[in-house]
Amino acid sequence: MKDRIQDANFPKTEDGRVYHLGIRAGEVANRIITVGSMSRAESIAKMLDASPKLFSLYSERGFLTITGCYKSVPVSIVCIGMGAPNADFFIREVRECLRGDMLVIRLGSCGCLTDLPVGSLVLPASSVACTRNVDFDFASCDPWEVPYRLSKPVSADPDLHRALYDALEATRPPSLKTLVVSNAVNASTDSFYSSQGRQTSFQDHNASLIDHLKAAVSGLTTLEMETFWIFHLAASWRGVKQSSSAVNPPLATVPVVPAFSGIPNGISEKVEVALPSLDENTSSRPVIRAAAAQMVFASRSSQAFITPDQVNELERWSGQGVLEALVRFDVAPERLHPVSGSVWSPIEPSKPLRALL
Ligand code: R1P
Repeated sequence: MKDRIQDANFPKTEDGRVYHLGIRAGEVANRIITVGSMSRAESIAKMLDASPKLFSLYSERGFLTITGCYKSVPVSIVCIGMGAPNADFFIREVRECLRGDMLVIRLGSCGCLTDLPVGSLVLPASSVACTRNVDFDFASCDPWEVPYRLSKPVSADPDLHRALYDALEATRPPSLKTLVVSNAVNASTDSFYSSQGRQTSFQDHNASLIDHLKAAVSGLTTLEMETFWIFHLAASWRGVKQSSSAVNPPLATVPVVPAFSGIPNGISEKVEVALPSLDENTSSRPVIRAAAAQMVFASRSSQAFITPDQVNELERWSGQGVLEALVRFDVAPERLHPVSGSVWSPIEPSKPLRALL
């Protein structure tokens, strides 16, 4: 850590940079494509307009934010690495840097549980979380606990989900026969191995996990590690105006049952939490909309794995399709982050006027 941090609650540098992504207001756009790998982020960045010059920031904690324009509309590409904690850093820290609506489409790889061929594209309409139950005694066998837990589903934003499907079909190269499935359910897991049913040298008690998941979740098609948490945070954000969070929020006593806490239904702990006040007019509140496109890299039934050439072809098309969906999605100008002072502003404040003529 090189910079002086100002606030232990939401740590930021003196010049307003969030602690893990390293960005500040004006460096991330309202329309965002998020990916897991640097190379995917960099190849999508090549599709952005030549002007304005791309803003690019690798954070000390391994996040990459690239901001520019696609067809003259500001967009960001944010590479978050893997897993729920990084998805959480991403949504919360970007939200902190942004005014107005936040549109997020995750473009990631996944394993497939059905007989869809590798190279297919799945747009999950909803997602569940499947997590390792750390209260289960994995070293022996615990008669009182289950080794894995399954959450309720959370949905993609229906409008962004539909826009994504339409944009992908509209940009599909004529020769590409890729299947696009848009009514699927995804499961996001907290391990690539144990909670995805893989057999390793660890005693994970997961030999029948996949069968159990398929029986428990109708339409379950894909497994990956981030979508649920992105959908969940997007759906649970309450649209607080950024300025209002500073104004003494009222305290309320609400029952809190942490997910997967082991607290039986009906029993809850009472804790004091701050609930920020909300506008009467809900339509004026900013929103987070989230959707996802998942490239089937592996088939868990046939054990097939996608080839590098297929990856390139699929990433090129789906990357373009996601960008098209983001920029075609209508957002009212008053629901966008201000252009002035942003990295997508056509006028760089530090440039002398004559340099612009
Ligand atoms: C595991 O190999 C990683 O690949 C998938 C999983 O969700 C996990 O992050 O997504 P990405 O290709 O987007 O990283």
